[in-house]
Amino acid sequence: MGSTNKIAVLVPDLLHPHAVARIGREFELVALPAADPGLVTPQIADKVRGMSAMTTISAAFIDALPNLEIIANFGVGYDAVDARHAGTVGVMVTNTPDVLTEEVADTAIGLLLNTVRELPKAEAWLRAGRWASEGNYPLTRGTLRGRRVGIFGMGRIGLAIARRIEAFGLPVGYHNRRAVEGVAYTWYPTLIELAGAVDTLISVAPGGSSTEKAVDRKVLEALGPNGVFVNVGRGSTVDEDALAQALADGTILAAGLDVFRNEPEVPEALLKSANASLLPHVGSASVHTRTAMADLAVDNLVSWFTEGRPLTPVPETASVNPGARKPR
Ligand code: NAP
Ligand code: 8YV
Repeated sequence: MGSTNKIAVLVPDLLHPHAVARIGREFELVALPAADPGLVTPQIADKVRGMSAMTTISAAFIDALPNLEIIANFGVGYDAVDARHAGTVGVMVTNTPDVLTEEVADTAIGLLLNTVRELPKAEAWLRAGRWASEGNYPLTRGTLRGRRVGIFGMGRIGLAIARRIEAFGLPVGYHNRRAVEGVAYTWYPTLIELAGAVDTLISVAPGGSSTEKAVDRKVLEALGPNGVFVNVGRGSTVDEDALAQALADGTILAAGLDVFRNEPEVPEALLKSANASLLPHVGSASVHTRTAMADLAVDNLVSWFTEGRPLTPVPETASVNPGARKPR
């Protein structure tokens, strides 16, 4: 890729090795240990035109790079990138939609089954020798049978989860800010109305101010004592103290969580919770899908610098064009 290998692309902090290797082959790779404006030397500020990252990218970091044109986020969720600010100063932001949709939907179903049927605990029972010494694992209070499922965030992944839930023979409702055209599932205009209508809430909503602590005590109470809450969206959408309390006092039956507010830290109360199934943010974490995400992140950089347009821009920067950069 002769036309791009003199373009400097910054990788702050860790990034998928396949993305780093491709950036190294197709661009001039500039690495920094963190996305910290204090680490940006005058030479880096002068030459960097592109970036790919899976860490927090603040307005201050964007402003420290006056020739930056594009941030290729590794992940479909881009709540860690100040995309609104990027759009304001003419910096394109891209994400990695679609290539991870089915993987994350599979994970959501696995987590739902683990939560309701206690499969990890049953395996731990076997591995600890308790099947032989104490007998069968106790019957689970939870079952998928007879459940009504609500999806918070009926977007690409929400729809893929809904299709899987339909195959289980369970009814599906959802809450988004707007009803999705052409979708037959029942739309609820508020999250609390959805929670009141179902007993199983699967959240795949993005992070950010509009969803901050949306799943709170009232939503969990509306879900009820047979309620199951599964989160594969973002931890910031949940009041984690209220969730831990609801699990402890029987307000809901169980929870399955792949995402947390302050990753990789997990609140002690959730770690101690016997009726929570916890995963370390592995929704998209297969070799296949992470490689596809890495390729899409780098393909966005290549397309921007060779064709003048990104493949998968985020809405906040959809109208940003090459040459639009306004240094602050
Ligand atoms: P998407 O297609 O953009 O879907 C997001 C949905 O959420 C949209 O339908 C949107 O509808 C709805 N929404 C957004 N803000 C809302 C609000 N304030 N209230 C109610 N609904 C709201 O995105 P996607 O590709 O499905 O990904 C969704 C999220 O999954 C990502 O943003 C990321 O946080 C998470 N994720 C997690 C993992 C993991 O490893 N666990 C992996 C991939 C993605 P409206 O705009 O109509 O409200
Ligand atoms: C990634 C995700 O693992 O795409 C997302 O929004 O949450 C996951 O697929 C994460 O973004 C990269 O750390």
